[in-house]
Amino acid sequence: MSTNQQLFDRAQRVIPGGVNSPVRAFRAVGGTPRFIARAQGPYMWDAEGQRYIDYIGSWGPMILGHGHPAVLEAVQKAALEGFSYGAPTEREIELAEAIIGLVPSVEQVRLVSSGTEAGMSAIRLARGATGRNKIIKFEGCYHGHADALLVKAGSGLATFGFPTSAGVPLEVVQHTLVLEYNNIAQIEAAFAEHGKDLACVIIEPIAGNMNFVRAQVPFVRRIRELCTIHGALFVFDEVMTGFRVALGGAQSVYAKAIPGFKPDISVFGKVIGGGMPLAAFGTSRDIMKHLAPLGPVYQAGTLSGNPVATACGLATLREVAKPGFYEALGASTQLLVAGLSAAARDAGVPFVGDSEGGMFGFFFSADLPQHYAAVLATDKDRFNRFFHGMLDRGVYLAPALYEAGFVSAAHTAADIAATVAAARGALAS
Ligand code: KE4
Repeated sequence: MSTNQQLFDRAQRVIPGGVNSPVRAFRAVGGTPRFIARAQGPYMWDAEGQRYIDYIGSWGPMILGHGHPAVLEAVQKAALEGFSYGAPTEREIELAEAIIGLVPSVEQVRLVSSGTEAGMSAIRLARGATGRNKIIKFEGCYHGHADALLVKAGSGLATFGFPTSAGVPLEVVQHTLVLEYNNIAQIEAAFAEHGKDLACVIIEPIAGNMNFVRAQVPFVRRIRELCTIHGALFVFDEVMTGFRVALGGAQSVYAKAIPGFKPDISVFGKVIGGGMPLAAFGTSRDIMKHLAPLGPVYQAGTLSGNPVATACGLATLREVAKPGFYEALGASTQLLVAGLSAAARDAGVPFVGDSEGGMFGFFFSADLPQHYAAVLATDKDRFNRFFHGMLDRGVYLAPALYEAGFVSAAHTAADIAATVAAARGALAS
């Protein structure tokens, strides 16, 4: 029995499913999860010493690659000064100032420990600031596992959501309306029917939890218009896209297509923690004044703004803010997608890919899906075979059709070429 399997068997005795987050169990693709022993640059090594070119990057945070020297030094120095104080620190101010300096729509931020916590808090803030309860999310978008967001669509606009998870009471999701991504007619009808009761619309601007699906510009523009008309808040969940697709996040990409575009509330995570538990939500000072200790919307956290995590995040942001970082990262990512497309074309396999900055996705399909149902209609079996073909050839892709991939600044042209060569082998087998 392989060491990975032995570890998996042992893990399953003491941890549900053997993992601390479900996607890691490989249930969507089958097979035995790889237990990672160490990582460096663009590589990870499993418990059997097998090296993988890593396109998970901890699901986004490791944009610099693993073990970047400047980040490592910052974390080691911070750790020697103390792990956690439960009191304010200058470094939290520095990180908040760095985020605000890079994202014009944000005047203040609150630091928390996970994207789930940030998304949950953003929803509570939107409800508290507007005095309204109803929210809109979109099928295929994931905003963390807060109860109000574990919802699937009801039948039509009249019925609100139903829980996607056991343990979530119907009452909790009865204020959540789930619409089809990129469907302008539905968002217009929803606002026509519920506009005065809507606290917010929350969206993944590029849906990395449907692999890689872009919100179309007219769709984003219309949501912005309707939120402004009806007094609802537009929440951009940039946990995955923030500082990943561009220095200013996805909102800076949309601001190029929609002059003056700004969401009302932004949610961040992943890259801003650099691999440590750190996330954030931010908005105008006027909305933030509703948050405790200033206002009646309660939100708190023992490790919020943790001194070691903020050191890691700050060191990471300093590196990504350097001139040319995203141009180089975007070029590497485009080279990867172009190489995979060419390999699929030469193998006669329907394939389509897309990328923005250091985030990419691909489907075994002729067309790029525009919403969740279209993603599910792509060739999942071929995706799973390809996943294992690549894993066997030392390339670690996302172990699920509905997940995005991530390139780091540590991935070289040689790593990309090796990945494409592995794809040619995987597609031929
Ligand atoms: P966390 O609570 O996992 O830090 O963040 C939740 C979250 C919120 N918003 C978006 C857009 C996200 O992508 C996530 C988390 N992403 C998943 C990957 N699809 C994390 C991986 C996992 O669940 O193990």
